[in-house]
Amino acid sequence: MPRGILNLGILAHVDAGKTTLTERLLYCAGVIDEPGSVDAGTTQTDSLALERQRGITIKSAVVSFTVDDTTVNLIDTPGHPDFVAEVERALSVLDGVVLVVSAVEGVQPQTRILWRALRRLRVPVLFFVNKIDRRGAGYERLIGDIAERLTQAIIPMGSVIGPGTRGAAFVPSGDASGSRLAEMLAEHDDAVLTAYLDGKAAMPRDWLRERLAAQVRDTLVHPVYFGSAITGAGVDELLRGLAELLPVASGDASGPVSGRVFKVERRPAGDKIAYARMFSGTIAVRDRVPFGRGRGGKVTAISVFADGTAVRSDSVTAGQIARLSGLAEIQIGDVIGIPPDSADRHYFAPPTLETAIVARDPRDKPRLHAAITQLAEQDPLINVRQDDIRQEIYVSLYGEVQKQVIEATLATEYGLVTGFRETTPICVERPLRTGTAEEILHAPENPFLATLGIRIDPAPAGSGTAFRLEIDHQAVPLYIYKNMENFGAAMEQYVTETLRQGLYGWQVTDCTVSLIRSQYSVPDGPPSTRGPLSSSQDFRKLAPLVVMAALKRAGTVVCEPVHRFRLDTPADTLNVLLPVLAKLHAIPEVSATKDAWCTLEGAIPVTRVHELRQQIPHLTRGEGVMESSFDRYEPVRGPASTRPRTDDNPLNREEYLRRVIRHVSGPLRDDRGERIRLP
Ligand SMILES: Nc1nc2c(ncn2[C@@H]2O[C@H](COP(=O)(O)OP(=O)(O)OP(=O)(O)O)[C@@H](O)[C@H]2O)c(=O)[nH]1
Ligand SMILES: [Mg+2]
Repeated sequence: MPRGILNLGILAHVDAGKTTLTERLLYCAGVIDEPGSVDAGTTQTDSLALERQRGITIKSAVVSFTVDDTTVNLIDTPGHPDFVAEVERALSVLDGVVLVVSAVEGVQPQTRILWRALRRLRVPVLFFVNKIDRRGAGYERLIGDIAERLTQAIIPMGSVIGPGTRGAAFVPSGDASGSRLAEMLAEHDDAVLTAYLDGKAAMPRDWLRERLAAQVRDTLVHPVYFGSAITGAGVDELLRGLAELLPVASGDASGPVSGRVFKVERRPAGDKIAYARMFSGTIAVRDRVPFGRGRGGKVTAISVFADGTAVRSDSVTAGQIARLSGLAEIQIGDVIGIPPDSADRHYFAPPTLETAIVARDPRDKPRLHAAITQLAEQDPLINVRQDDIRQEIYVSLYGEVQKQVIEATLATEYGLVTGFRETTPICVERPLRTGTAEEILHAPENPFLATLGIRIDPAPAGSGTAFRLEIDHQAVPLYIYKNMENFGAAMEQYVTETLRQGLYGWQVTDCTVSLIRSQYSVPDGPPSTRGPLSSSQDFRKLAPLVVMAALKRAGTVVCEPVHRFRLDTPADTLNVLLPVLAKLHAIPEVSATKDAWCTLEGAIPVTRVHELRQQIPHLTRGEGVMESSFDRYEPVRGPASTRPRTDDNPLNREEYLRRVIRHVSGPLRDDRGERIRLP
């Protein structure tokens, strides 16, 4: 009887060796006869042509193997920050994670970003320090690096002999270090503490391993393994560690259906395959399942992961990962059935760049639109935006590599030759000061049967938007909204929709919006509010006017995304480097020099990152190493700070009132069905 299923993620900074380790695990578990190679393009999980050409992982991929009596579904994720959306979706379906760190490079920026997400998610993590065979590999240094930059709560599971040599080996801690393990576990475990104080004889190895597994499960400690995915050193120990120390999936097979789609593939024939993890319940072939919001479909075929491959099955049940066919309308991220406990949250910053994508042959435009919409189904963060005035399609991007991948995918899978316009940052707008506005019921210039007063207050950078009701229930038309909560939710929705495009067309953020006044009219009310009965449409249509008027009084500043960079370079390259940094608006804030090497740290606008990265090799004789990741939004300086996002100019008040129609639902649209934007 199998112990259970472990849905395992392999995460790391780009090039740390995730895919190579995946091959080695498959090999050690007996699934493949020879480990494939990333460099030769022969691995199981880098199966896309583009992945094989470039030697990097672009999409998450699932493989499976069995160790002892545990079935492990392994998700190999991309490490390049341009594809972090793939990692985010995988995170919502995992029971445990192996976080890979290179023994040469140590903890890298993406490692820290991933670690922060894993902590918030509270998922059990084992570390694997890879590449101990490579020149420059460390052991003690790596333990120090993880402890200092990630967490102190680590337990090295052994030591390394001959690091930096082809013969480097991992030596698991024998019983001699059992007392050290016990000492560390005793901190959170009274049973271990008592046994420890009673003397070692009271602590059999298996019992201690169980106590360790319990603390790993509770994310109190994180075992650290060392090895090499290329030579295989330490991988058997890691394999055993996975099975022994990470928790298996739990879930009730006869409970209500609950699953999540973390990957969607489109086959050449055009049909979709959804990869879903089940948290509860069972789905059988020919079952109709609800997913997303109000969509649904009939499952025509199921395969589940077992013994190395996906095998046809009549059903999929709690804990398993399956490939589901037949669900034409399914999208990545969809919940199947009822939402699982794992929250649908964002752990990483959203894309910060966008670019217009154009078909070389203008006649291909409709095809391009269809193709890019299909790609967005697999990757919603592409966030397709159609600019009606400029007649262009915009996509959101994390970076240049993702852009090249989109271009290549359109060429190979859709036969479309495309190009891009200049990549521009996706900015946000922050209110500058408090702004208040109101429209009063029965006032001659207010055509709607409602009073609304709105105040917008700036909030700290990075805090997002919050909505507050500062009115009492007498001000709320309860015959429409039933209670204060519904009214508040409706108003918050109108406010949120309006703030999607601020004074310059960008998302407004970092503010608190308060509803400070509200009134409605009733036929038998007091003279001040007597009149035809107000409807929800009066509130809906009035809200954007008042919000935008308040925002205008508040004023906004356009803020652009800024990366934090770290650059290690020979000190004698600084004289050529610094002028280039200045030209690219990269401002070093910290610098340190040690043994003829210099480390610069500072901020750089996201639009300049790619250019700087490309110049680093020739400016530093190929020796400089640059790392960067999204840090914050900063006010744009110069004329760009007031340049609107598009030519799609917002409407003024009169235009809005003229064009808004009486019965609307969904986003505000004018008589011609176009989305309405207010100044
Ligand atoms: N010497 C040595 N090289 C390794 C080891 N593991 C991986 N490599 C090499 O490191 C490079 C990157 O390996 P990958 O397995 O593609 O790394 P990855 O983490 O999957 O990379 P992405 O998926 O693109 O983030 C390849 O050239 C591998 O051959 C190792 O243990 N030792
Ligand atoms: Mg990879």
